[in-house]
Amino acid sequence: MSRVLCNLVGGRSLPAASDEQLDDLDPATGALLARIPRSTAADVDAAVDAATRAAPAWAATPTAARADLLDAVADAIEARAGALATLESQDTGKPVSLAQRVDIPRAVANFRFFAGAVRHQQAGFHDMDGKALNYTLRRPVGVAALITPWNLPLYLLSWKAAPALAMGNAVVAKPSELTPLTAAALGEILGEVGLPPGVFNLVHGLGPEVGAPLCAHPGVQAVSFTGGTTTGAAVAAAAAPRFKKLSLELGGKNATLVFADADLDAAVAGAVRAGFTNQGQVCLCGSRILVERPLYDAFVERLVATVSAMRIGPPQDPATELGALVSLAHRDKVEGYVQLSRDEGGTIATGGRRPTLPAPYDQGAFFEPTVITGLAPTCRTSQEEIFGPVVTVHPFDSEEQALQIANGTRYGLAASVWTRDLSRAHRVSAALDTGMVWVNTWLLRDLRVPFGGMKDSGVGREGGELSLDFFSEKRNVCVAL
Ligand code: TXE
Repeated sequence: MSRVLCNLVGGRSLPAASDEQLDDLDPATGALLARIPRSTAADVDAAVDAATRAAPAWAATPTAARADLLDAVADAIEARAGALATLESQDTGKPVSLAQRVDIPRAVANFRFFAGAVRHQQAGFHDMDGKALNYTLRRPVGVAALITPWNLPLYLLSWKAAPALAMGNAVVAKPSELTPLTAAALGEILGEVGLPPGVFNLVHGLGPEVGAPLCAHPGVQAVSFTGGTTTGAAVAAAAAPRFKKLSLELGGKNATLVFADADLDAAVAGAVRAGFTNQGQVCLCGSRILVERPLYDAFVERLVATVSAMRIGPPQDPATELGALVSLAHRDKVEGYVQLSRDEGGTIATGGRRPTLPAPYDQGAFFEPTVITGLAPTCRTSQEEIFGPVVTVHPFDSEEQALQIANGTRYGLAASVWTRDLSRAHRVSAALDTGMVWVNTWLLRDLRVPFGGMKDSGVGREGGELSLDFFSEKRNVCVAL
């Protein structure tokens, strides 16, 4: 039986002011999972009011107490990890094994990490040769809007909520309408561990009806958004007139660069993980694989063999490697790109179709993992973010050409480089126009390091001190001696 979710406003569970609801569907079967409030600006106003009222007392709470509370959240998520992984898998279509291995442990890690980070934060200090002393205070921003997408729902919400709360801000979160379940569970957990009412508020609903008024709201001082690039531009425009602090983590068309001296087994395994993790629905996914010509044929043969053997099926089956995409509409979009690639002269080396699955999965948003060769790096399929289980493979003849192809997109989020040549690894990493580069690995995350992209992949960086900075105003105090 499906459940009915509420907004969380000032510690109270409330329906939308409009009393309208939206359906939350299981993308693997089409079954109704939940009904969520179809909120509007009135609900946003109520949530921002509640956050504004709660913010001063939370900001005045000792840092150690805030950190202890974040640790308690981590413990509570860990204690119900199995149930949360099931919810995340149902809501997104991702394999439950992936949610158990990645999404939920990472949510736990986010809360633990920022509890530690805020305990150990250091103040800036500058001595002016005996004339004056400068020191820097960090103060909470006030009310932060956290807008998150559907691909990694709890993972990304916790990545924003943990530093925002750690720094003493009150929060209004707006999860994706496609995947609201774990955000609702997080709201419950935060109440259970004793977060004061109003410090964390949750408003469910559609982007234009909730996200847009939230970004524009005069009571919101910071907006942290992860989602598509087009939406990011609307968020930036809404936040700009009031000069809000803004963090945008947007799309990518990331390159995996494989040089001829790479360890072939490791490079193929890495390229498959980068291409198809979470059905290719990770902003960091390596959807363009560039291979140095002498290795190209052997690489493609191995890649196609590995990808065509991937198991696609029911998300709750522990053997499943690829589950459903997030929605039928998104599956259709991905399928449209595969058709476009045919029109653009590409060859579907494997995949390219909807798989045949038994009921009820025949109603689900499944799509085979797909490898496309023979496309120009400049065509639309090779340039636009598909955000699904689809990779294109391109040969290159020199380091210079590899860089030219890798950098030749509007995006600049991440890249991975596969080579045994240490000098080349450093040289290429320095020349890539991306916020992140992995060498001989992919998505190995240290939560202290800068995370984010350049060009159309976003503005600002998250992670460690950078997140603490984003969720605070720095004030320099200069004391004359
Ligand atoms: O995401 P949206 P969509 C990419 C991917 C995907 C495309 C569109 O290519 O195909 O974006 O996905 C809220 N003001 N990524 O449309 O719209 C929305 O409700 C404020 C990459 O599903 O960006 C949701 O909570 N908020 C990405 C959040 O924005 C608005 C992850 C993200 O949704 C809004 C997801 C508005 N006007 C998709 N309109 C990544 N970087 O990982 C919508 N929203």
